[in-house]
Amino acid sequence: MEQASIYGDHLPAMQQACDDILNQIEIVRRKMTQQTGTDPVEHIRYRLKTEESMRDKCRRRGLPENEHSALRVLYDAIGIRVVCSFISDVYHIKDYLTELANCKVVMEKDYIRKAKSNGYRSYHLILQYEDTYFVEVQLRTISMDVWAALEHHLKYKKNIRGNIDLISSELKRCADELASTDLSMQTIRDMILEEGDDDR
Ligand code: 0O2
Repeated sequence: MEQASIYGDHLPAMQQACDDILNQIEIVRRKMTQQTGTDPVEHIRYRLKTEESMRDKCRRRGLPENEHSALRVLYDAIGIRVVCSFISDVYHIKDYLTELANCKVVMEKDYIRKAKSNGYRSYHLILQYEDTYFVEVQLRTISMDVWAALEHHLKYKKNIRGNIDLISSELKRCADELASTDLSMQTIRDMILEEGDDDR
C-alpha cells in the first residue's frame, strides 16, 4: 500500500502560500527596477521539500516522520531562494518581506554580517504565512550562491580522498575574497548611482 504523504493533504495550500510570497517578491522586484533602472534579482528558486528529503531530515533530527514534525517543528518545507546582484538589494528585499501584512517573522539569521565559520554567507528569514505554514527564505548575492553550491558539493560528496582540510581552508579563503569583492562592487555601484543623481 502506498505511504501517505508526510504533508497530509496540505500540498496544494503549501504551493499557494509559496506562490503568494513569490508574487510579493515580483512586486518589490518590479518597483525596484522602476526606481533604479536595474533588476535587483538575478534569479529565484523555490521548492516544496520532497517527501524523501523531509523524512530524511526528520530522522536526522530524531523527530517522528509525521505532519506535525514536517509542518510545525521544521521550518523549511517551503523554501525560496532569492539571488541578487548586490548586497543592498538583499537587504532591501528582506526589509520588504519582513513587513508583509500576512506574514509573521519567526526567525532571522544574518549570515552576511556574521558569516558562518566555514565562510557561508546568506540572509535567512523564516516567515509564517497567514498563521499557518512556515516558509524559509534565503537571500544572497550571486557570489554567495556560487560559493554555497560548491560547498554543498563538498558536504554531500562521499569518499573525498584528497585533503579535506586544504579544500575547506581554500573554500574559506574564497568566501572571504568574494565577500570583499561584493563590498567593492556595492561601493562602485553606489558611486555610479550618485553620479547619475548629479546628471538629473
Ligand atoms: P537542505 O537540505 O539544504 O534544505 P540550526 O538548527 O538553526 O542550527 P538549520 O536549521 O540548519 O540550523 O538552519 P540554518 O543554519 O538557517 O540553515 C538552513 C539552510 O541553509 C540549510 O538547509 C542549507 O540549505 C543552508 N545552509 C546553512 N548553512 C550552510 C552551509 O554552511 N553551507 C551551505 N552550502 N548551505 C548552508 P539544511 O537544513 O542543511 O537542509
